[in-house]
This record gives sequence, C-alpha cells and structure tokens, in this order.
Amino acid sequence: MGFFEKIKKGLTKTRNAISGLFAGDYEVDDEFYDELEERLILADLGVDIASRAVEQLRKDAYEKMLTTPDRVRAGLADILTDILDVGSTELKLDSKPAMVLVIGVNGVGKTTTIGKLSHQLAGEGKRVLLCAADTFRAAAADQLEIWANRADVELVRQHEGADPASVVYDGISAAKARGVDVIITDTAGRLHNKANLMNELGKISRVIDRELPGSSKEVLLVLDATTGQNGLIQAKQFQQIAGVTGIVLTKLDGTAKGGIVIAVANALQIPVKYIGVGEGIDDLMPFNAREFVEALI
Ligand SMILES: Nc1nc2c(ncn2[C@@H]2O[C@H](COP(=O)(O)OP(=O)(O)OP(=O)(O)O)[C@@H](O)[C@H]2O)c(=O)[nH]1
Ligand SMILES: [Mg+2]
Repeated sequence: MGFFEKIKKGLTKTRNAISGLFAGDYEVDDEFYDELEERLILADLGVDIASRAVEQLRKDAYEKMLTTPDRVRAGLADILTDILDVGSTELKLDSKPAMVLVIGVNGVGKTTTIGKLSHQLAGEGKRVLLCAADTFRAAAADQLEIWANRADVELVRQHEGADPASVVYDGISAAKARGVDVIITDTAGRLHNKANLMNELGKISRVIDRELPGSSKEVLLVLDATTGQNGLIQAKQFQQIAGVTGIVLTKLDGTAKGGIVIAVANALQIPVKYIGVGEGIDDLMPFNAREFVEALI
C-alpha cells in the first residue's frame, strides 16, 4: 500500500468534515470562507495557520479567479503544501557512522519508530546498530532488543540505571570498531518541562558531538499526532535542548485529525520526515507533503 492509501484511511473523518464544504457547484462567498476556517481549526491546524491559510486563499481566489469550490480546494491544497515545505524530508546519513538520536515525551512511539526505521535502513543494505540509552527501566532495553531481533540489526545496551550518555559512548565505539553505517539511539521518554531529564538529553547530545565530530546527526523528535496542539509546546522545548532536525508524527492511523502536522512544521520550521501509521514493522512512511494534503482535504 502506498503513502496515500495508508494515510487516507486514518484521515477519513477530517477529510469528510472538510471536503463536504467543497462538494457541489456553487459560488463561494464570505460565509464559505468562515466555515472553512472553522473546519480547519477543528482539524488541529490551530487558529493561527487556519486564519492565515484562509486569508491567503481569499487573495489567491480573487487574483486567479477561483470561483468554484472545486478550484478553491485546489488552491487551498497548494497553500497547505507550501506551509509544509520547510526543508528536506530525507534523512541525511552521509558519514560512517551516522547518528540518529530519537527523543520525545513518554509513550509517543520512539522505540517502535526505531524498530520500523532500522528495518527500512537494513532493507537498504545499511549496517544498523541500536543504542539502548533508555536505561530508566530494564524493560526499555528489552523492548528495543526485541525490535533489534525483528529487524535483524545490532544492539548495544548496559544495565538498568546506567548513565545514558555512557551507553551512547559505548554505542559509538562499537559502531566505529565494527564499521556500522547508522547508529540509532533510543532515549527515555521525558516530559519537556522536567529540567534534570532535559539536561541529561543535553549531555547525550554533547557526547555525540564530541565522539562524532563532523558526522551526520539527525535528531528526530517523535510526536503523538493524537495529542493535538500540545505537541507544539513539547517540540519547542526539545528543539532548544537538542536541536531537532526532523519530526516523526506517530499514530496517524488512529483518531488523529492530521492538521497538527501542518501546525508543527510551520511553528518550528522543521520538516516532518516520517509518519507512523500503525504498530507493525512496515508502518512507517517517509513523509510526502503533497499526498498528505490531498488525503487531508
Ligand atoms: N496505532 C499506532 N500505535 C503506535 C504507533 N507508534 C507506536 N505505537 C504504539 O504506542 C505505544 C508506545 O510505543 P513506544 O514505542 O513504546 O513509545 P515510547 O515513546 O518508546 O515510550 P517510552 O519509552 O515509554 O517513552 C505502543 O503500544 C506502540 O505499539 C503508530 O504509529 N500507530
Ligand atoms: Mg521507548
């Protein structure tokens, strides 16, 4: 199944709510735009972007004489795709080894995403090593180990309670010694407002920069799409501490309304690189802005 089919199902409710407005053949008026703005806000785009997008749409519609709902819809799709276009959606993994650091609050899907991503990278012929820097609970490393086995990739772990930064150090040493292409580091879920845990993340980041100077480093912030606008606040804090290079939005197969993808990309000017559309190993899709917008509206 392609990107479009996979996300289309999860976004059915949002799409139905928005696209109902575009059905039929009538002349659009002020009331139409007001209603559209409201429906975009309800779809989790946030007040800011919803009003900006609709304002732009009114202008475009006037200039390009888009008078039918059908053509206005196409105009809106262009605007939303533009908002999502804030940088390359591909992972930059040029050095050997390259580092992918995966961060986010509790339970958003970090470990699962790592399992799926290692499967993809291994499928491309890359040698992948997982680094279990979530030492908070023993079960966390066990969970990562299960994914390592499923994806048939390597794993470095220590005992429960070990210093996460030292696990990262070990992982990097092992990767260098073994000729690994990509290290993917799992971290403990942490609330963005817990200072000591955020500092720990800063320390991990510094170890990576020290041990892998000049190497490719992707910092993927995983956000649960069903948490809506709260994801925005989390993202800003993580961005400050760890310099996020890409967003992964998970659970878009569930009750998520989808608009949060646009809100986050816009607020942070960080590209969405992947979306999670299920719990299985194949349920991670590289992000495609145009197709996402088409599925959304
Ligand atoms: N439906 C759905 N469930 C997902 C997706 N990604 C992860 N999950 C589920 O979300 C739950 C939490 O996933 P984890 O990968 O353990 O999340 P985590 O961020 O590592 O959690 P902590 O390490 O405790 O912070 C699990 O039940 C996953 O199966 C997704 O894209 N869709
Ligand atoms: Mg985890």
